[in-house]
Amino acid sequence: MWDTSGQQRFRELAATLYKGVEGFVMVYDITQPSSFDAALKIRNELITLIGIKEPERFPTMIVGNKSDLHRDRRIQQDMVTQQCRLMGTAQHVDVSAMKNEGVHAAFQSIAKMIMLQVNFNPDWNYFK
Ligand SMILES: Nc1nc2c(ncn2[C@@H]2O[C@H](COP(=O)(O)OP(=O)(O)OP(=O)(O)O)[C@@H](O)[C@H]2O)c(=O)[nH]1
Ligand SMILES: [Mg+2]
Repeated sequence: MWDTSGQQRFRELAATLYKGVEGFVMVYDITQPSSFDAALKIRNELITLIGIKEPERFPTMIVGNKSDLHRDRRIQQDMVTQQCRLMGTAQHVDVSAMKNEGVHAAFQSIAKMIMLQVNFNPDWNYFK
């Protein structure tokens, strides 16, 4: 499991480092709408850098962190659901890393998505 940084300067390593990855977990902050846009942008960059053939088939979990701060939520769930639908295999959940709520479920979901892809398409190769 690779924990990438949001920082641009680490993105250049992506092509070599992440070649062969089987799924993405994109984490944004539900109190900061710009972090959602940034997460989608990073996903798109990685798709290009790594050379993923059919991004809509690539297991992706969109995770809204800081659910403990739900009163300060500034991002609409409907919009997240809609964006996930556009992405194809993307699902989304909210978690609180601080309170350890939903984190286990999020990892289970991405693991399931990956296993489903492997089972249904054993010979499928994501990469160009
Ligand atoms: N309230 C709350 N704060 C959180 C939660 N998770 C992280 N934080 C805070 O958010 C800030 C950023 O957390 P990081 O873990 O550094 O975020 P990151 O995405 O790993 O950042 P980079 O590795 O630099 O890309 C810190 O101040 C954390 O304490 C959460 O679930 N709830
Ligand atoms: Mg970090």
